[in-house]
Amino acid sequence: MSKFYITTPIYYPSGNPHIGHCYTTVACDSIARYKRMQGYDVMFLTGTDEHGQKIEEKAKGLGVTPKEYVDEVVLNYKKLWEYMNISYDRYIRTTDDYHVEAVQKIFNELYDRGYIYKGEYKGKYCTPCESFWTSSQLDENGCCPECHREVKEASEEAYFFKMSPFADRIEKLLTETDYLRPKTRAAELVNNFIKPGLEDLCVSRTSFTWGIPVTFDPGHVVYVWVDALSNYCTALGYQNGRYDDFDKFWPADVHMVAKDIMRFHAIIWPAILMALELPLPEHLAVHGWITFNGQKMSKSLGNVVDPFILGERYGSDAIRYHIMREMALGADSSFSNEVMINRINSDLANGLGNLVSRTVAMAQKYFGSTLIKERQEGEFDDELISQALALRERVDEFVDKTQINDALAEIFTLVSRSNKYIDETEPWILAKDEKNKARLATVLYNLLESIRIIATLLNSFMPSTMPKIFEQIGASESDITYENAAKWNVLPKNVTVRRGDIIFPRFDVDKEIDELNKIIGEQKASEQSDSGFKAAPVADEITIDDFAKLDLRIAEVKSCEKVKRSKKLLCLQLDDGLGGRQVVSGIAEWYKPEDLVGKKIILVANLKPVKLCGVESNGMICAADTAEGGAGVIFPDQSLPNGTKIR
Ligand code: ME8
Repeated sequence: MSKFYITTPIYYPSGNPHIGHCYTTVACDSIARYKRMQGYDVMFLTGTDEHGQKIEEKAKGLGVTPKEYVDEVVLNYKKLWEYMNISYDRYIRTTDDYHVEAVQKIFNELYDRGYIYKGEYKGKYCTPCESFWTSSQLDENGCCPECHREVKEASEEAYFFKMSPFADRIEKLLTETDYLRPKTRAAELVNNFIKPGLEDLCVSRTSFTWGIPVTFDPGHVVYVWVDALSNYCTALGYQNGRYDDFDKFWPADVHMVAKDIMRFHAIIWPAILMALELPLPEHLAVHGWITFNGQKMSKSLGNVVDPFILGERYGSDAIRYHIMREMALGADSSFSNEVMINRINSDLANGLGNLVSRTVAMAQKYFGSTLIKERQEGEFDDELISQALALRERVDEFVDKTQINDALAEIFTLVSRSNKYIDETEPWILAKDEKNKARLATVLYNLLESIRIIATLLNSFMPSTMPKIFEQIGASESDITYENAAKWNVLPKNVTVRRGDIIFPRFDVDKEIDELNKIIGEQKASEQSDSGFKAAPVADEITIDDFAKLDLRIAEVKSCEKVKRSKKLLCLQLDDGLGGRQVVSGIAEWYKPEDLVGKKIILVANLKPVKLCGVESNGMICAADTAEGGAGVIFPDQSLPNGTKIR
């Protein structure tokens, strides 16, 4: 039996997973199920990437240890995968002992082979963000790309991985093989990273401790990406005794990721494997982001993106179908509740659901549920049958090319064709005359056969609902195999249908949008009150004299505009009661300029002026950290006069 190994990224356990995370996992799950149906011995891996500074900080903010924090959040992911019917074969956590041990061995082996050396990390350091940046990462003013403050030259001892020996092989991998999908993305990788000369990669850190220690230099922890990427091998037992599947399943057949982490999988991962002299994965499938209003999906954007809530209302299969159908490999897909509901109505309720319910209802009405064995072929049969018999091969091809949306579109052309066949053959007219009984039975049988093929091929994509269709059309286990999906006359001639519940209900779009908006409002309110938010520990004590050093005042936003070439900064003109001043604030991701004009805010009036993105800022406006890592501006009483001091 041939093997098939497919992986999702391992996710950062950073709060609640959303619809964006679901996409990769659902797409991989569908491929894994399809391959199992084809008879492959499948290994489907997913998991969580649990080390790194961000997690350390998040846990600290919540007053728990990093391990306590990840243990809790991982449960959210596992719960969601169960809910979405994800059939993973293995779940790796990078905090698992066997993985830690294996990563240490991998690091040592790369060191022993001469690919890792100790050096000095020199770079531009941003003190508030505690981050090093390379010159090319800085913003257009040479400032920190995150907070736009000035950076300074700094250096720190670190280990480096030599990338240059692999540049030629990686370029060939990207441009001459079928590794990268879609291949059109190869040019940007080659031009941006390989042609300018592959820089050696800094693979250890000393600025935090929540990571895998380097065994021979314990002040260093292994860079989180070396730790994370290795999971694809360690989960099979590479360099550890926990599993024994490496020889069988490696190399991976498909790594699927979104574009944000393409470079790590297209350049760094192959380089590590080349250094370890391991075979390279067959394919890297890169999809776009699920976006909302052009921005990467996040919970704070005011759309219901909580897969549990959407699944509760529409069913997990409807969500699976919608996100897979919307996303073309390589392109972004914009998420909207309205588009989703319309698609559920058109494709699932009116298309597939209607086809099944009409066919089963007619078989019940005209034959008391069991068809007669007599047959009479007629016009339109051949066209339907040949289209149905050709379907499996086309779906196979799209699944092999990881073009899931095309595979689904292809299956739904047979749904439309079958509905058209009903209109063409007009069974209700045939039913009027007893001598048409054989023809009527043939028409209904053809429809049931077509539905059998559709549902067999859809079963990997919508695994909760298809069994209900099999039940209704009277298909048994042996009828719904992969082999039979390219055969006709599989159901018994005198098949018995069983009418059941409506499989995909129709939704009233306006009513649903109203309901969802209500849910968004309630969610926001409850997030503020609880949702696991824990206040950060109180900072070091200060005296009243220390506090008196702060000059806080009421000021009013007179005008506001985005800082050019910056996604994060807004430039505000304030009336501070002292003649006015300009302040730059990093809140553009959460506030539009027009949201702020006319509002009173709290100004830190005696903060030393700085230039952010080349624009002078005289002071700061006060904002609170939100649970999602955003900022919430503090709006004081509008009646307070500008310039009033706050004590
Ligand atoms: O990057 N649209 O983890 P991560 C589509 N730990 N896909 C999305 C998405 C969106 N809006 N948001 C997330 C990491 N994803 C690393 C990976 S792998 C060795 C280490 C999906 O939690 C998509 O697959 O940030 C993306 O690549 C992945 O989540 C990133 O997840």
